[in-house]
Amino acid sequence: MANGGIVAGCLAPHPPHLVYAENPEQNEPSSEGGWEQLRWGYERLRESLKDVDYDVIVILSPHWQTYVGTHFIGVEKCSSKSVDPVFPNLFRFNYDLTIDVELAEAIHDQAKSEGMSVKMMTNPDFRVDYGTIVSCHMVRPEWDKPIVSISSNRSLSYYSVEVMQEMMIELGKSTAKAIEASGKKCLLIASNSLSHRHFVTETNPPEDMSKEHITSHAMHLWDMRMIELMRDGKSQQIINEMPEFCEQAIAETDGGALTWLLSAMGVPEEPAILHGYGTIIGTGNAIMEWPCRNWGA
Ligand code: 2X7
Ligand code: FE2
Repeated sequence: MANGGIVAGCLAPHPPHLVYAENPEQNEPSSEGGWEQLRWGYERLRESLKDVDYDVIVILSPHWQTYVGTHFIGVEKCSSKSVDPVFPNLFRFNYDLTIDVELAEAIHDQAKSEGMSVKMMTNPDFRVDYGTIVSCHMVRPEWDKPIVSISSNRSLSYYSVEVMQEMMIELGKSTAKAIEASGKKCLLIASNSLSHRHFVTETNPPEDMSKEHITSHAMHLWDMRMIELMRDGKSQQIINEMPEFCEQAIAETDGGALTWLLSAMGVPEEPAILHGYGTIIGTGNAIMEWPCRNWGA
């Protein structure tokens, strides 16, 4: 890869239950496991990436929500405790991570030159959101790569999913251009679940898998439809159907991460690999990989 490029794009969901179930030393609560289907899926993704050479992880998370433009972390070292506001019983994670500020600025500058509203986040006390932390941990638990952390600009709150999509398509194009110019090899992550209707009570213990299932047949059908489209390389159709998916499945793709990812990869017609699917408190989660490194120039 003479110029920079995307070695792979991943759909990597972030329910904190996954980290809780893994019992890494950074997380305070302990569990008896659970959600193995998804955790084995992450194992397969890690195996697929284990010999892939890359410099940096670029991630967009729906849990860093910004309302005026897209923001990028611009602080090189971030370390603190991340606590999930809804599941503090499952996720109190001590993180210590490095940001590739140079690449973050390059994507920011490129997007700005295309007329987008963007901002570098330079507050040294900023708390990194749990979506970013969970997806990065499950993809690369060694924490030995710098990351670029991109916020979810909630333009759908002011406008509509359609406007959000247009903006994420532009952001994806800017991301790809900046990566190419940087000379860096990047792993891209869209951090989100698919269908996102969840139960409102927790089981005891939370990892009791006899209670885990999708919330409704309709949510299951939507998840399977989206997975089949990804496996068939029908990225444009996914983008076309995104407004209905977001509305009918309350999908977490409403944060723009999947649209951004598909756009950055050039709306690929190549098939994605399904590494795993499973539900978490009733939400649908797929672990997918687009192995761009194998597609040739
Ligand atoms: O953030 C999440 C999620 N997306 C899905 C399920 C459970 C918890 O957190
Ligand atoms: Fe989430």
